[in-house]
Amino acid sequence: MTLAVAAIQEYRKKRQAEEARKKVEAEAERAKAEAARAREAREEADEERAAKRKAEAAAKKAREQAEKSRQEAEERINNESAQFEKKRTEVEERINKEWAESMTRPAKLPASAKRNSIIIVALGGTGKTMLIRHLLKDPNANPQKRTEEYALYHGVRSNGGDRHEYHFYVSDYKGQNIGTLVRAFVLQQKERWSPMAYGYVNTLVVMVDAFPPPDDPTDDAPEKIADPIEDRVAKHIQQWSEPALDAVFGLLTSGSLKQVCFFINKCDLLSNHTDTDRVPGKVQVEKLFEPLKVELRKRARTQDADFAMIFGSAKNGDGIPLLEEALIKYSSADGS
Ligand SMILES: Nc1nc2c(ncn2[C@@H]2O[C@H](COP(=O)(O)OP(=O)(O)OP(=O)(O)O)[C@@H](O)[C@H]2O)c(=O)[nH]1
Ligand SMILES: [Mg+2]
Repeated sequence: MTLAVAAIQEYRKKRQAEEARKKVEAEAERAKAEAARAREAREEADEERAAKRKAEAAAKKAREQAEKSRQEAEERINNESAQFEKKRTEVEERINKEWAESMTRPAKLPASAKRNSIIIVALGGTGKTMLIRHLLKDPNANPQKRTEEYALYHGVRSNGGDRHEYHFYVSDYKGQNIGTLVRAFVLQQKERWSPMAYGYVNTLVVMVDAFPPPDDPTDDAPEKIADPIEDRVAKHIQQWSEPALDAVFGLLTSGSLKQVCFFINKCDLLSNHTDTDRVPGKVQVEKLFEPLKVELRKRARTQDADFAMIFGSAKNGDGIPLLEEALIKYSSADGS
């Protein structure tokens, strides 16, 4: 009995021990699983932190990149606007320079071209317009510019085999008094690239005649008349008084002025004889104009310009080739 009890007890003990062991084992298993979960959680947390750090680094890099790009863009814009400003200043300076030049220099011409800027002055009806048309080889030559004060004609000529083009600019001033001439000349100084720019006039043509214009301008062949000669010449002499010539020559400058031409027009109306009663001859007319001729020659010399007297006819072309030759000879290459 005692043995059996002891055996039972022994068995119970074993079972209890077995259960305790299993419990411990289960406990250990749970603890192991718990530790594995904790490790997993830690690893996940580590991974998350690493990802976060990576994301932060990427964001930082992106921020730095963006800042760099912004700085580069800012620098580029600054450079571009500095270049633009430089270009704008250059263009502005060029325009200003061109304006300043255009107000003081004559017409722009190609390098191979030569220019002769010609002022023609004369009493009304002397034949200025007719002379210009003959000179420019165009009977219908129209002024390039016409104002109330003056008309500006332009013609281009060649000279045989010469490689130059000759640009003749002729100013035909209106009016019967010197004030209009001066006013018109001043107006021309306010124009851009004016061929009559102060300091660039090459030729002065003072034109006179011994006959007043016909009453009827369509009268193409007025009779040769002797009577008005004294009156007409006196009018010219009166017109070109010393103060008037002072004013005209005051518009011209030594250096640019190459020639003064005294053109006695309407020689076709003069007699070929010197002693005729009805029609004055060349010698008679020349004698009457002698004081003016002497005065003009003196003034030309003072300005280092050549002087020429031409007896001619704007109507039939007499004397015009002479004038033309001189205009070609004294054309200047400074207009370009
Ligand atoms: N016979 C003759 N008549 C001329 C000559 N030149 C001009 N005439 C005439 O003179 C008149 C005046 O000529 P214009 O050329 O108009 O004179 P202008 O000097 O321009 O005159 P304004 O424009 O009024 O200042 C016209 O009837 C011409 O036909 C010439 O050489 N001989
Ligand atoms: Mg005229």
